[in-house]
Amino acid sequence: MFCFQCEQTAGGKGCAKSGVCGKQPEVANKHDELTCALVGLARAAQDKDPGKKGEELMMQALFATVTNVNFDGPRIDELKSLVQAEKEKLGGAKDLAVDVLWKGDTDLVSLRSTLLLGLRGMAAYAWHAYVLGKEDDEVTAWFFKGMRAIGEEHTVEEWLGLIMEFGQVNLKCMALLDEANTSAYGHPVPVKVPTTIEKGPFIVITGHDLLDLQQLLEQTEGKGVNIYTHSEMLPAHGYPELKKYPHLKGNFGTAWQNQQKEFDNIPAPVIYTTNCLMPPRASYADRLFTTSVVGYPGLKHIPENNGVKDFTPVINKALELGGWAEDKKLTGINGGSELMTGFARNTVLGVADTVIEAVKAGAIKHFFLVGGCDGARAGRNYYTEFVKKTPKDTVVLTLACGKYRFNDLNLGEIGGLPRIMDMGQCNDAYSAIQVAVALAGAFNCEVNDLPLTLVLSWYEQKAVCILLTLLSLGLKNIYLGPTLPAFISPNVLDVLVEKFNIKPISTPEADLQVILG
Ligand code: FS2
Ligand code: SF4
Repeated sequence: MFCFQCEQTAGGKGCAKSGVCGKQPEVANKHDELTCALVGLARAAQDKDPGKKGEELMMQALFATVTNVNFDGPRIDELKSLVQAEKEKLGGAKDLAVDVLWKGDTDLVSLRSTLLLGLRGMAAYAWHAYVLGKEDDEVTAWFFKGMRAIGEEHTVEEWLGLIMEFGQVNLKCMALLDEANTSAYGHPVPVKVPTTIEKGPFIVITGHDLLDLQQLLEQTEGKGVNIYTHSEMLPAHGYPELKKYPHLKGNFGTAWQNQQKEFDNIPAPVIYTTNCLMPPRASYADRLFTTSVVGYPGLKHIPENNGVKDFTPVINKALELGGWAEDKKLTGINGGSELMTGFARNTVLGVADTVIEAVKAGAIKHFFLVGGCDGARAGRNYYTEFVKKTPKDTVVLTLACGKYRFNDLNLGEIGGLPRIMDMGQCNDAYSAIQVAVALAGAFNCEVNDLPLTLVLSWYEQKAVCILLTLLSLGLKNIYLGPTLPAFISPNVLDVLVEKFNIKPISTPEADLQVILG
């Protein structure tokens, strides 16, 4: 096996014996075979309509290979057979040879991998939009164009061109998902989410899929079972059409990498709708359920039938386990008992006048977007310390699961607005981009000239596609950590530094000093 797609890759270079994430060599090899089969499908679909099934498989299969999504060999084999069948229907084509996927000139492998990993991340977003009935022809077609490119030889300049084009397409994909989520569930509004678990039966739901949460809320109505979000599902509380359910009670636990400790001993089942799934301990594996493309050997899977998932087995498990006998007071990482979310673009732009006035009056000196994924590396304390050290006349926007390091902190307010504002899931980077563009418009300047600094943490491939979008928009001076991707070769890094002035994070004090002068 070889895999270097995520931040926790072995030795900062690549997993070659088995995955730090728990991915076994046989499964890693199957992920590669599936990827190469998708190149075959893309080739077969050249100048043809791939058909609904072909398009769905392209998204599902790319999504299945994202970090911490599917560890189930037979499910990957099944996806591959379905891909082969669609390819044959289109007249067939040769798959990419598996042994060349990660091999060749270092810089070319780096660039090809960057595009492939970006495509994997975008597939997750496209799939969430698709299940809510939203598709964009350009985005869908680009999966095929991109996967054909993965099977071709290109020069450095051509790869860079493809990667920048991809970044723009991913912006469209994030806009599509924003449209899918807000048209189905309304625009998020600010809410305070409790961390206490009320007594009685409950279900924890994690991942990014809002449709799964909606179906679970409908199916648990009036059954005496409460629902708690976990990790990237937290922003769901802000959506009017989801928050209206009184049994959507609060949030359980913190970021994904703490799940093995947090899920042990809870008297309730957990549903995984997407990444990030860690190999479960035997003590709680019988309480875990997966949906969609998520899979792990031995875990129960809730299949989809005509767009509906029947969560009866999960509900029965919740009733059987019964929950806690008394309310259980839990807190965030810093001891806070409330998490705020719901500051997506509509809310923030709704108070744009206040924000602009506050900047003009000098009450707000700087904005930080401290966003991205969390992970286990000790160096990620940087983000907690960074946020704690931001001066009182600055605002911290955040999104994705990295926020659990500081989202229970009360940093006070500026002009009636909290100093930390959670914009949502990783895909809600779209909201952040919209806010930045609107501010630039109001101040009649370029986004790069705003008093705004992006301080990003990456872990998996959705962060990769978002980063490529930010670069394709010409955003400069992004701080990136906790380490730089292993798939970025030294020469490619030189290009990124030269073109975009990407900076690896150093220490919170030193970086804040440079940023604030
Ligand atoms: Fe976090 Fe994991 Fe959102 Fe990533 S819960 S690292 O999937 O996409 O952010
Ligand atoms: Fe290693 Fe990350 Fe790949 Fe897992 S996803 S095998 S940890 S590089």
